[in-house]
Amino acid sequence: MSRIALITGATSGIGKATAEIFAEAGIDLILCGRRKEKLDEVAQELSSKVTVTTLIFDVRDKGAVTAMIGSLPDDWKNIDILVNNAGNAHGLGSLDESDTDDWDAMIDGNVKGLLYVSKAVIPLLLERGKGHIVNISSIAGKQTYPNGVVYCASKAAVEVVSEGMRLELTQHGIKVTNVAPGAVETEFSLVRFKGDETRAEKVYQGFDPLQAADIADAILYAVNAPDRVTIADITILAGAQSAATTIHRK
Ligand code: NDP
Ligand code: 8X3
Repeated sequence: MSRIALITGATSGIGKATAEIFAEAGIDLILCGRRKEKLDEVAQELSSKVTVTTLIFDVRDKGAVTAMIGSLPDDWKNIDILVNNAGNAHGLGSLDESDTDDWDAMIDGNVKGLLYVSKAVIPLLLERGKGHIVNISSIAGKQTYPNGVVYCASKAAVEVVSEGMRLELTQHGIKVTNVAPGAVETEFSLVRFKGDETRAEKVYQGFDPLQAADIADAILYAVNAPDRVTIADITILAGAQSAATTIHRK
């Protein structure tokens, strides 16, 4: 019987790549995001391989998260895998100079949004006595860097939530994997720099950055591990990266 995965942030980057590799593996998909057109494109592309449905919501909107996940037909509620991927950095600046609206977007999206989605899905996993939650953290959740403090704090919170989920859920047959990527070339920097393409491109210049598919590979590995194995934590850096902000550029 095929498994069902709910992936947040499936319109681009790591979430989209995860949807693609899951589809190759025959995993049916509930794809979530805010940009309907992009989500429909991904769903259309993958529906020749597996059964796909989409949910449009902003993870920051508690009511919408609960209502949309609650609206899934019963068959779709048999979720096996939740990938909490939706999130972004907004801005890069010191605490005294950065914009508090950006702080809200990061704390509300990366932390509270992940929690809202988890609260809607965990009861469904508990009911079935099995499941797997994959939380996308970041190297920024393990190593703080200047000008990214609130983003780092939001990802440090994800690390704690992953640990806490594992403590609460392992006894119920639910595995929890925390994935902490380094520099991945996605829309991430474009969002961080508010559409400034030149600035975003510079982030990935002079070295070979991680691709979203590299992270998706690791996620598939974790969810395919046998029952006796829990992949608790995966940190993946680019080949030329030795720490969050130490990248050896040519
Ligand atoms: P992208 O910008 O390419 O993708 C972000 C995804 O999250 C999009 O699908 C976006 O969809 C969704 N999203 C963002 N905010 C919300 C929201 N409030 N509600 C619903 N969906 C939202 O970046 P990445 O693929 O790189 O990012 C995915 C995850 O990986 C993030 O959690 C990020 O922090 C993390 N990460 C990224 C790294 C990198 O270097 N790229 C490194 C380490 C971690 P839409 O806009 O359609 O809603
Ligand atoms: C994204 C990677 O190092 O830019 O989480 O914060 S980093």
